Amino acid sequence: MKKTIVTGITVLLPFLFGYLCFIAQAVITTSLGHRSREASYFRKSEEILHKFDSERRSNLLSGLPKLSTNTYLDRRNALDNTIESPSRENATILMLVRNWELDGALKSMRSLEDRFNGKYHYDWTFLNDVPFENAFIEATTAMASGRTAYGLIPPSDWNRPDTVDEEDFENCLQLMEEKGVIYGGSRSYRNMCRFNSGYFFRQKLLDNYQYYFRVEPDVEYYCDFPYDPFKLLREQRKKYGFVISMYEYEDTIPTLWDAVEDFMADNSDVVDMTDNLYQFITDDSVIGKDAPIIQSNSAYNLCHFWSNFEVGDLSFFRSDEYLKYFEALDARGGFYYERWGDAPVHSIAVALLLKPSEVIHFDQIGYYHVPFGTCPAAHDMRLHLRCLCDPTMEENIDIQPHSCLVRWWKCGSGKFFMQNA
Ligand SMILES: Nc1nc2c(ncn2[C@@H]2O[C@H](COP(=O)(O)OP(=O)(O)OP(=O)(O)O)[C@@H](O)[C@H]2O)c(=O)[nH]1
Ligand SMILES: [Mg+2]
Repeated sequence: MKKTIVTGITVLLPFLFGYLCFIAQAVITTSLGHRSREASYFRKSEEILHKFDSERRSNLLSGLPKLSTNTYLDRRNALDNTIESPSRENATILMLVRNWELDGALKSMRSLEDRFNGKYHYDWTFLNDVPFENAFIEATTAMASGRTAYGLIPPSDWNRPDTVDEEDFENCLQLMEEKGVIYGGSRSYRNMCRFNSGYFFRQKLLDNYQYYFRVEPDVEYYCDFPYDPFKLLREQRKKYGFVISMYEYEDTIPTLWDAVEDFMADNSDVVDMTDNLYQFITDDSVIGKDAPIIQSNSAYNLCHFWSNFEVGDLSFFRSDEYLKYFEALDARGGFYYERWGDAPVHSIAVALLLKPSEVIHFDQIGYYHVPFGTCPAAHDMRLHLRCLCDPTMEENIDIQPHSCLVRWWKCGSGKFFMQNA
């Protein structure tokens, strides 16, 4: 019995030894392979790091491929991320928001803080038509890197004015709802659009600021900001900045353009047709291979700047010209009988009352608000700004037929190339 066991062991031992050698060799080979792969990944990431390090250190304007941008930097060190405490402009980030939108508000805040404000600590101003709850105040204050302030909008700035006929209004609501117009049956949405068109800039909390940056709940900023947009506005004497432009649903504004034409006729002294953006909002020519996908029934081509992202100079909205424009539109009751949005209302004012050189397309800012986004087109730029977006993604509206960006390039302030800057 013992002998059988010994013989068995003697026979098995070489197999066992061979098996162990095989395992050991496999382990060593895998580990060596792993190490060398790791080393090559490391080398690659070092190379990339160095390549874009030099770019991060401000060399954007020399020796690189020709990048197109409208927001090129004048000062080379403006891209230097090592600046510890950059100076601030007289500006606030502004969010009109409801208590129940807290989660979405925090998501937007987190994104903007990470991508921009964490370095600058601009104040956040929150506005609401009802008092903010403590939980909202607590969580948003904790999320902000700057000071926070919370404002209650006076009912007179928010509610439907008495001049709007109750019965006509109810009929219009019903008709629009039946027609399936987006937010066509909503009363509060109309208050919100009228408030954003004519009253946000009159709120007490904004009195001491010159610039605002509008933020909505549930938006995302895809890339690090390459500059302080407020500073860019001041240094380049801009009054309004946007990231996305597209066509409006005509069903929401059937008579808006009539009101605008009347305003223009009555105020030819304030609308300078020789140096404004009238062409941008009326041109309907085919550009490239795309005709406007929406045929308008008026001279307005329905192009507007998407106002959920705006960086602007409050003095423009506070100006007599803008106030006159708003009063003229408001007197028509179209915010209620139709469903005029603040985006076309702002955009038409910007186009008529500002010079092309006072409006800026922030083409290096990556942004998403459901269902569209914009993502910097240049590969180098996306790496440099640590973007989390792909310009070929379906949501990227930039050069899709329903975007007005190409029309902006043609009729707005054009497109620049960095090396020519
Ligand atoms: N306080 C308050 N804020 C509102 C009200 N309605 C909308 N808002 C805010 O106004 C902004 C625009 O409203 P949204 O509902 O986002 O409108 P929208 O962007 O056209 O449409 P969505 O596709 O739903 O985002 C957001 O910041 C909202 O939080 C309201 O009744 N009260
Ligand atoms: Mg929104």
